[in-house]
Amino acid sequence: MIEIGGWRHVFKLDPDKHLTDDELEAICESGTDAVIVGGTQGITYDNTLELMARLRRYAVPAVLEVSNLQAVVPGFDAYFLPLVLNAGDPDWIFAPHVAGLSAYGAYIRWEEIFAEGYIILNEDSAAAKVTKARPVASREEAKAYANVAAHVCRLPIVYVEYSGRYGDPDMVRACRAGAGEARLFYGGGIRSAEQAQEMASIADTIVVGNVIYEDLSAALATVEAVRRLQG
Ligand code: 1GP
Repeated sequence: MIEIGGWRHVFKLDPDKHLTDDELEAICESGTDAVIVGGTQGITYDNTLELMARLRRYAVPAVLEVSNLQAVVPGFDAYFLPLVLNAGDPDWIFAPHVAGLSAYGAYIRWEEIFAEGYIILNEDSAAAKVTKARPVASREEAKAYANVAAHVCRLPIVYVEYSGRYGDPDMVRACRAGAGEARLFYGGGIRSAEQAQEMASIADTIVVGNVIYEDLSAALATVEAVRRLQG
């Protein structure tokens, strides 16, 4: 069974974007704690399967973050199921989960499933638009959302999502204060070692995504930066 409790750094790979074999090897052998496969748009069964098969050459744990029921591919080490806590469209809270479990419930090994309480804080992100995310106006409100995730729903992961934009550390601190025993993931706009260290000093786990496709060496430097913080 996969153990997420020690993860400090993960890369998030988008199956709709291309990496050469050398680039993928650099990511997988970087010392990151895991690779999450996920994205909001252009995710298909075929591109998810292809990326999973390429990832299986490496020892790094590979997780599928399920965002599209047509792209649930077996063979990952674990499956993350996002619940968008501030979704303005309530269909994004439980409706896809019920549909997915109706279709795939018989195949599920529950020990491989981790629910993530997403708090989407970048209102311009694709995920915010798709889910019609409600704005989170204050630190108090951010903390309350984290409380809902950790104490009301008892989710193992609270995920502060700024996808595409570097976040406000005070909002992340507020979520940390509300997240109790849940693991706090932070993702969004990390493009440098300094940003990786800043968010890794607040959150338990940082997620590095887009920069992989724009500046691979900057992406790889975030792994070492988080390790230095621990050291
Ligand atoms: C996206 O939180 C991740 O879901 C990472 O965000 O792509 O902006 O790094 P970036």
